[in-house]
Amino acid sequence: MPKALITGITGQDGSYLAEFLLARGYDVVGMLRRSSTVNFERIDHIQNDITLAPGDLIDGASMVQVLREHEPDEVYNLAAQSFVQTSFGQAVLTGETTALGVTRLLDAIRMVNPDIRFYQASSSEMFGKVHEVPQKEDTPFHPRSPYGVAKVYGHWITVNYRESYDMHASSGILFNHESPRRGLEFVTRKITDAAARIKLGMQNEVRLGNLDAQRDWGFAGDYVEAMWMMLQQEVPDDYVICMGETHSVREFCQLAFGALDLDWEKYVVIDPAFYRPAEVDLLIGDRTKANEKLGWEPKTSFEELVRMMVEADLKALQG
Ligand code: NAP
Ligand code: G4F
Repeated sequence: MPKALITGITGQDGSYLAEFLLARGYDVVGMLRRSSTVNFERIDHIQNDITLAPGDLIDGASMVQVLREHEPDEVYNLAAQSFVQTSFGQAVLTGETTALGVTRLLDAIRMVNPDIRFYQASSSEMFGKVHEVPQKEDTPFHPRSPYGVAKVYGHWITVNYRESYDMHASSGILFNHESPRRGLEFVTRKITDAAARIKLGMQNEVRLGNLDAQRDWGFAGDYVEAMWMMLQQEVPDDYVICMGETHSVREFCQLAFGALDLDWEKYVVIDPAFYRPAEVDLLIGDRTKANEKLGWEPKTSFEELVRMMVEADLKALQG
């Protein structure tokens, strides 16, 4: 039975990837950082099928310990301070986890077993102020946030360890992917949750920032398959994973509120508190390489994704 270690197992992607690997017969170990309250909302339903191991990206020795004890064949590094807005206020912390954390984990792998296959969660946020449209693997990076800068570091240190030490280390440059398990601070889930609350009379408005921002949004459940596919290749490499279409935040509002027969313009209030010091205006990816080399294709359309999220929020709130 192959064994996989997932960092960030309590996050959106960690939970979907764990389900995906369990279904393929993997023994799944999830690295968990210490917190004063239990944070298993997304993995409650699979808790008995996985093993949890204490560790933190800030602490290299803890990861050496996890690797020694559990001896995984594959490591998926999904842990990060992943919220762009927070990275402006906590730039150093973001660098410690999202950037240097990758090096600590790669070093731990080198020390314990350099044959372990490694996946790094790179991000379309690295393209930032985009140098070409659509963005592909060789599009230059121009990050626009401390988070984006940290992800560029994590990306290049992965490439560097692959080239320096012949490690099977791959990066997935994933464009925004969402789901009913998305954190409530991200714009899509903030909108679908608010729309459901407004429909049920629990809330009167939702305050948002830049409605003109455009993102290439897909379904997280589809994207975790691409992570696994990358580690099954004979040769490690980097791949853009995306839908190849872009939509504005405004359009997301229209669809989400529309799914509940609500006019979004009556409820959305612009609040400059949600503007960012520097913005990523437009993201749209080109997944040709992933399609040709991995055979990966998304299964869920943007419209299906929005509806899925709205319906899940409505159902959860109705109890
Ligand atoms: P998420 O829901 O925010 O999950 C982040 C995970 O990282 C959580 O499990 C969190 O643990 C863990 N974590 C944070 N700091 C840690 C630390 N110091 N040590 C150990 N674990 C730590 O993020 P996601 O949406 O699933 O994204 C997964 C990865 O893909 C992230 O690296 C993200 O930056 C990257 N990414 C995401 C997208 C996207 O659209 N979702 C796109 C491109 C790249 P707690 O539960 O304890 O907070
Ligand atoms: O949902 P967001 O916070 O996601 P963002 O910044 O694109 O980052 C996400 O995707 C990245 C991949 O490109 C990941 F690497 C990263 O970890 C994360 O998962 O914001 C999307 C857009 C932004 O342009 C933002 O300015 O929505 C705009 N926006 C407008 N009003 C808002 C709001 N974003 C948030 N979070 N909250 C608002 O009220």
